[in-house]
Amino acid sequence: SRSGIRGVTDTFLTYDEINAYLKQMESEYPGLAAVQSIGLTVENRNLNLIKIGSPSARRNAFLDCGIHAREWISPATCLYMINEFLTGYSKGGDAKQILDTYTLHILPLLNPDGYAYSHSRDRMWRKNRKPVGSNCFGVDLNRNFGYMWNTGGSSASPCSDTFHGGAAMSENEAKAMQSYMTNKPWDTYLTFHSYGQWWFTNWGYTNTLPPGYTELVAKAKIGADALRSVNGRSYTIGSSAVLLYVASGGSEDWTRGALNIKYSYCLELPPTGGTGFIAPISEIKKTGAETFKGVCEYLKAI
Ligand code: ING
Ligand code: ZN
Repeated sequence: SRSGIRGVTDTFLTYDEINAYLKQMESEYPGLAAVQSIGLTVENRNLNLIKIGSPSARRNAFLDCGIHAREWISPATCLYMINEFLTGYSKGGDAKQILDTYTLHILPLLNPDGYAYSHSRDRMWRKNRKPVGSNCFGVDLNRNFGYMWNTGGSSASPCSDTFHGGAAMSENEAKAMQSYMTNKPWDTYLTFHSYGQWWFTNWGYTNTLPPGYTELVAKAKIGADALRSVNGRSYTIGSSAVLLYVASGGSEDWTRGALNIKYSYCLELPPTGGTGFIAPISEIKKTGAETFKGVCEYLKAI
């Protein structure tokens, strides 16, 4: 941890520490990394995205973490992967192979207001922090996206943890993703949650399976098999509606349904139960290493 910055693999960083880390990586790897804000939250925090890839990269992947505040292992895993790709590039191997092929557009903290609140006030906070009336706060960003919005598995009550917001794409965070992602040629979209060890395909809004489901499962299996080879942990693959529950307005339904990104997935990181959202610090390196391997093999396979 140079410059007195706490290491990304050592602890769950604060919002300010995450920004400092991204800036540091940009300055240390000017040919491989660039940071930009793609929008502002209602509490005026930046939605900082880091693009990593070599100039020769021709494919594009979008990865986001931390859409839900309390799922701390998610942003930690995005940061672990950013670190692994950038520090590993000069050594060759997976990092170089991927960054020579893909530009990875990584939004390591999609819900910084909620994340800050989960650090300062309420460890189990899920939503963003928009004032929504009835003395309540927060829209569930993973119910706010504009494909089949408000068609089931979300709530119209502002105080609910799955409140879908006043309209599709009403939230700054969703709008920022929309303006950044629209009209770019994405090869894949991956969104990282916790917990459960699932590798979800579409759809969330319906039990009907998406076109190409068999192939989507085959690609996910390549990723999940590689992931399992690191620590022996298994993921279950299938549609989120079938395996978990119906929920509409999710980001990966929007990337598939509205942006037509065929390879759109949601990963639910460890654990499967036990500590649930409160993953111990020791999980950062363990989850990070296996997820990095799984994502690399998945990206090579699509
Ligand atoms: N799980 C997801 C949620 O938003 C999910 C599950 C995935 C729903 C994809 C819809 C679409 O409820 C967590 N842990 O948040
Ligand atoms: Zn979540």
